[in-house]
Amino acid sequence: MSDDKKIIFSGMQPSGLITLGNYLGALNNWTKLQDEYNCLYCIVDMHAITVRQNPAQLRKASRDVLMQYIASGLDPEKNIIYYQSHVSAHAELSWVLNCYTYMGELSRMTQFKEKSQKHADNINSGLFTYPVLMASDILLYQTDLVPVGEDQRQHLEITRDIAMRFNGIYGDVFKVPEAYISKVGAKVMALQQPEKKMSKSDENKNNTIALMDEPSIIMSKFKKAVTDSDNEVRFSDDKPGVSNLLSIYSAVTGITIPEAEKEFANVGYGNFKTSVGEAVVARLEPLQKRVADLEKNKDYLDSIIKINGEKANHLANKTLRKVHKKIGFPPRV
Ligand code: ATP
Ligand code: LTN
Repeated sequence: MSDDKKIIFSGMQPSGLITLGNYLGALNNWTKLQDEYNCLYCIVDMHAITVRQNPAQLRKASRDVLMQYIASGLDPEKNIIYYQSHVSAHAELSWVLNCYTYMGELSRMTQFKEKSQKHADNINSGLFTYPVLMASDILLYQTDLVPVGEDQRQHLEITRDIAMRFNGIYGDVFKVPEAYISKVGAKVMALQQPEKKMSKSDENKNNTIALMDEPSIIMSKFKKAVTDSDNEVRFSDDKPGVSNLLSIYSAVTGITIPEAEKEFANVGYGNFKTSVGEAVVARLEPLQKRVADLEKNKDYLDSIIKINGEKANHLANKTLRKVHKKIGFPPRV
C-alpha cells in the first residue's frame, strides 16, 4: 500500500447471492476506485451470522462473493480482498468499542429494527451490536472513505460518532471516515415491491436479480416486474416501479434518465421491460463468464485469501495495539 493514497474500506455479507442492487450500489463503484485509493474489500462473514446461516451455504456464499468481487473487476493484487473471520482484530476491537457505544444509539438503527421484525424468533445481541462490528471494520484500517449504498448511511454516522467519542477521550487514535455514496444505483428497489430495497436475503426471488442468474431467468423476472396502469415510461415519485426500472437501465447502460425517458417515449411497458432485461443481461454476461473461469482455479483463490489475509492482519493489528495501549491494557513483554 502506498503512503500517499487515501484509504477505502467496504464490505458485503455472504448472506446470499449478490444482487444487482449490491452491484450497482456498491461493487461496481468499488472497481472505479482501485487505482486512485488504497482499498480493502472485506467479505463480512461475521456480520452474516447475525441471522441464522446454514454452515455449508455460508462457506459457499463466502467463496462466491470472493469470485464475484474479482469477476466484477476488483484486482486482488491492487486491493486487499479478504474474509473478516480471518482477521481476529475485528472481533477484538469490536469488544472494546462496545464499551464506548450506548444502548440508546444502537436501538435507533433502522436496520436493527427491520431485521428484528423479520427475524422475531432470533433477536440476538449480535444483531443489536452489528454496527459496532461494522465501525471496527472501518476504524481498524484508518479508513478515509467508505463506498456503500444509501441504506448504510446511518451505520456510517454511528461509526463517526464512536470514532469521535473515542478520540475525544484518548487523542487522535482513529481517522474519522466519510460515507461515499454514488448518485446512480445507490438504492435499487425490489422488482415486485418497488417501495422496498432489493435485498439479497429476500425470500421472494422475483424481487431480486442475482448477478449469477441465467439470462432467461433475468428476462422473466424483468417481464414480471411491477409497473403501474398508465403505460407511460417516466421517472416520478408516484411511479416507483417504472422509476426503478429506469434507474437500473440508466445505471447499466450509462444513458441518463432523461435520455432513457426519450428512448422509451412511445414504447409500451412490455417492450420497455424487455429492453431493461436485455441491457442487464448484456452487462452481466462477461462477469458470469469470469466467475465460471475462476471456479476452476481453487489454488489461485486460496492464495489470494492467504496473502491478502496476512496483509489485513498486519494493518489491523497496528491500530489494535495502539487502542490497547491508550485504554491501559498491560503491555505484552
Ligand atoms: P441482506 O439482505 O443480507 O441484508 P443486502 O442485500 O442488504 O444483504 P449487504 O451485504 O448488507 O446487502 O450490503 C452490501 C452493499 O450493498 C452495501 O454497500 C449496501 O449499501 C449495498 N446495497 C444493498 N442493497 C442495496 C440496494 N438495494 N441498492 C443499492 N445498494 C445496495
Ligand atoms: N453492514 C454492511 C456490510 C458491512 C460494511 C462494513 C460495509 C459490514 N462492515 C464496513 C462497509 C464498511 C451492509 O452493507 N449491510
